[in-house]
Amino acid sequence: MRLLWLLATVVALTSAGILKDTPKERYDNFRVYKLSIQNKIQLAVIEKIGELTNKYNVWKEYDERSKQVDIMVSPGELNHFQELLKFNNISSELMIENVQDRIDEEQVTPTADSATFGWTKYYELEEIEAWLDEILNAYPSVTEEFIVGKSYEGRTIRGIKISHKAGNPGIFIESNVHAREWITSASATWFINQLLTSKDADVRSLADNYDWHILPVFNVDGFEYSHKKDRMWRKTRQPHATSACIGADANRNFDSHWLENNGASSNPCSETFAGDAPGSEPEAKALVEYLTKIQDEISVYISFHSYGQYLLSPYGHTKEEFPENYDDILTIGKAFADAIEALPYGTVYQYGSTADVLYVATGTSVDWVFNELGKKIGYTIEYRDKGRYGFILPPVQIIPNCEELMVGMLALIDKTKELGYL
Ligand code: 0X9
Ligand code: ZN
Repeated sequence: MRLLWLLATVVALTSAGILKDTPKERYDNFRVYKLSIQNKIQLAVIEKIGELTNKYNVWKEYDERSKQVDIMVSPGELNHFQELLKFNNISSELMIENVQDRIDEEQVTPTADSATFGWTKYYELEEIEAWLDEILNAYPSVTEEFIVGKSYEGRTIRGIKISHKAGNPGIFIESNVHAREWITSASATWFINQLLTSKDADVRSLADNYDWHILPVFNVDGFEYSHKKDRMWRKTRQPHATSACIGADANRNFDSHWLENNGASSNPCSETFAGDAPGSEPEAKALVEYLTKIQDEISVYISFHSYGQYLLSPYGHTKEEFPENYDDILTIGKAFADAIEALPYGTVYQYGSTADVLYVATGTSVDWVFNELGKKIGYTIEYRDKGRYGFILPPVQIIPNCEELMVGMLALIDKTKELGYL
């Protein structure tokens, strides 16, 4: 009887939309700290608390170059966290005092020109897709939709191919695999628009002489969730059979050194959960199948991420070894970074292999394309900033970030061609 009553209540609540429309996650008084780590004990302590996902959220994992970790702390945990830092002699810098304030500031109030798609605010999936449809309609002779497949929740993963002539070498751009990294899809759509509308001679040549395969939002379910429910969501949205934690890190789910060398986690609650098996996430599986199908059409693969200002290259799985063309990879990386730094913003990008410059990451898409498809040029761009705003990069920085992308990309492609890869 009691069970029946419970069932009836659940059904009633669900149909009334109460369970369905759970409120948005709030981050009032959540803080983000940049920690400086000096030894293994300190690192072990921070890695341990990073697993307590109801109290902490790692924004940026520890890397051996900067020796820093960015971590978000819930208000209820703050006293304990501060004691822990003191006890372990860990120095810290407060980067964000109230994450909710940053989230609120990010929601710019619509202005007169906001009826048209611009790059002064962040758009939701539906708006990005509607804009993509407009673009496909407006430029039918040089654009074409491509479909990667379906997400766990059944959304279509859609991209756009821009081709001005037959026989061009192809460049694939994958963006927003990590849901909360909103600057990545904003940059991808801006870049599409530039390829189609810019009158600048260098941009025209980029558009005319290469085929661009651009996937603005790869992790569609996660991206939608980050807009509607939880701004800090990173992973996919597939539930786990034996854990209450949802989703996996799609950028740890590819079949290249999967789950090796501590480059991912086997804990479903971790932000870098590798999934139950390579390709366990429908999104990663679909991209593998799609890229395998069109592999002969692409020469360069680029994955958009934020944040930290890095241009990362293979390998992700080890820093004991480097690809045989690593000198070329670095030369191209330097061209990218120099071009960006030369802009008036003076933004500095670091470049080098993921495992060397950042940390060991296994099962990433770029490494899969490099190692398994045998493509010689693949990069991950980690956009602005260094942690002042982190994932919540203010909308006024979208266009400056995109300007950096364009000069960086021009230099990157130029150098890649000069070295004979295109
Ligand atoms: O850890 C990641 O997946 C990326 N950093 S992020 O903060 N955006 O999560 C870096 C991955 C880069 N590595 C390779 N593609 N090898
Ligand atoms: Zn990322």
